[in-house]
Amino acid sequence: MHALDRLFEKSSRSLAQRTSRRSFVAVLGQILTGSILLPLLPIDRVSRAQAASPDSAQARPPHQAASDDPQNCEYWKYCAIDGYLCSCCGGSSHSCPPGTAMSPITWIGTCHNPSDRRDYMVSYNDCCGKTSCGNCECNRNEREKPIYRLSRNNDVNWCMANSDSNYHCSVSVILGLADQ
Ligand code: ABN
Repeated sequence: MHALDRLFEKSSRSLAQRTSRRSFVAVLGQILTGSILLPLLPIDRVSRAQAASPDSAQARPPHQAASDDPQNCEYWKYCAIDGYLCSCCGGSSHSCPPGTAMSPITWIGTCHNPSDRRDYMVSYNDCCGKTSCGNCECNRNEREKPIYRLSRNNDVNWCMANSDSNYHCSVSVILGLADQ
């Protein structure tokens, strides 16, 4: 017999001599009970929840207001936006995510910037060429006009003039000061 076989036989025999069947069953029971109860223990999942929702107020740096956060629907430039925020879809508040094209036609709004207390004309372009992003849906309607004023209404797919009219997300581009 190989030395390895002999070693295993010896250690199994000595284990069998040292443990009774009853204590083996007791230990097995403890292991099974522990593995069932372990997942029920309270675990702090706050950090995981924050990572999953980057646009949440908790993920914001401590001194950043919602009106200063481009991933928050309350960001000042989004006062008349309707769609998914491109800043949550791989782009920024004013640039489309890679692989999408900005719509040449847009709707226009006027938003108040609380930082400098001035009003700005803002263009809301859609980014086109991919299916809906689905992140950070945002619908604000400050000074929006009914649909018969097309250029002042946000509930339109502005990708209609693009070669690929699939809507992906929306950006907000500053055109200039409104009060000049
Ligand atoms: N301009 C955003 C949008 C896209 C599709 C449908 C409604 C609104």
